[in-house]
Amino acid sequence: MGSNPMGLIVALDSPDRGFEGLVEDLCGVVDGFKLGLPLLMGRGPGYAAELRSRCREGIWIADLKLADIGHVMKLTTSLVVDHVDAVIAHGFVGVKGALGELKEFLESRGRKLIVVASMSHPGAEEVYDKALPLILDAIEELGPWGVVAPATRPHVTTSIRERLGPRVAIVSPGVGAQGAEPGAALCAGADYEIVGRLIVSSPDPRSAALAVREAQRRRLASCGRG
Ligand code: FNU
Repeated sequence: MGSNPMGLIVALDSPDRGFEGLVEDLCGVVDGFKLGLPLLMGRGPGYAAELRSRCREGIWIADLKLADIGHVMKLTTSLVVDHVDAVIAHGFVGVKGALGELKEFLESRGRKLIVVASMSHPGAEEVYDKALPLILDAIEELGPWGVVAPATRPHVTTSIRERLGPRVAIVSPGVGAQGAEPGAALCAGADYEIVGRLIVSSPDPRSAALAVREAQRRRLASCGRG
């Protein structure tokens, strides 16, 4: 990866808002959309297809945060697998009987697996970061397309990039509402930053997305990755 150091993916989470217009406005401006559980549960998995029909470009991710046995993760995933390119699962469930089965299922359908290596909220330091070496062992064995690493703790993202090497895609949430500045995670080694409320809650999401892109560009130029 690393071929797209300016990656920007927009997180759509709110269940009580129609995102059709926003997706049309942002189509071609951003690199993809991530659909959260509140949205998919509130509107139904078919809403992913409805939104995607508004923008055929970019990567579409279902953020299911799966953490179950492989059999059940596959059942859950089967509800959206036709409508998205990638699915997010937690890393702590391990490979055998869990992530290994999920990856095989996704790949058989031409889809990608993204595994959470660590999270962006403060509590991730209590458990996730402490378990990180073990989770990275599992991720190395598994070889998923991508991993989630926190924009809020760039040193963690850098250590994940160093450990996993250049081939895995790193997607990094926590920009804006959770405090990280646009571009910081890209400088730390991420390929895509995930931005939700900073763009989605703006009165003018398209201008907000363009402003994030410009801020990413400036930050990348200052860290020498631009
Ligand atoms: P915003 N997200 C996150 N932290 O925030 N998938 C993680 O560690 C993680 C995530 C998602 O704060 C979160 O579910 F693994 O409004 C939400 O959809 O910018 C988005 O990233 C952040 O939204």
